[in-house]
Amino acid sequence: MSHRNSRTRSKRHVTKHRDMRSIRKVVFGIIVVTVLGLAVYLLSSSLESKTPPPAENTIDVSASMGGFDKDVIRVKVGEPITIRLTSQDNQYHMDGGGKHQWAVDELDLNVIAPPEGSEWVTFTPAKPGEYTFYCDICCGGRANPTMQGTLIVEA
Ligand SMILES: [Cu+2]
Repeated sequence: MSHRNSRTRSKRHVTKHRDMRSIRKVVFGIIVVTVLGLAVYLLSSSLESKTPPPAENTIDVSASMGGFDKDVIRVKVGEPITIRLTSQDNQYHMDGGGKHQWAVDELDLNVIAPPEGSEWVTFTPAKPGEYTFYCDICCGGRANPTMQGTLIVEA
């Protein structure tokens, strides 16, 4: 009788121990997932902050819900130029989530700045002309006169 009792007890003990092991596995799994998630997050955010473009021949364009800070941008044929677009709006903006765009269809240029961040494109204009740049993300899109301007490529 007493022998049976002790067996039951030890069996129960083993079961408890197993429970602890499976809890540990779950906790370990949660930690692994958390650490991996954090690593992926840090990696992707470090990829986002690329090295800044060369200071030389960079034109800064700022965009907010009020429009671009420049109506006219002048560049020269054959000279490499970087357009750096910065969004002044934060991610909580209902309209476009704080993103803005700087696009010129004819030159196949399309830059989208993240909320309160910058994105840029470097290109070399091949021929003189006047082109419309625009943002099609916010404020009624490219139909909005404040969300467009003229890129002038001078000879
Ligand atoms: Cu915009």
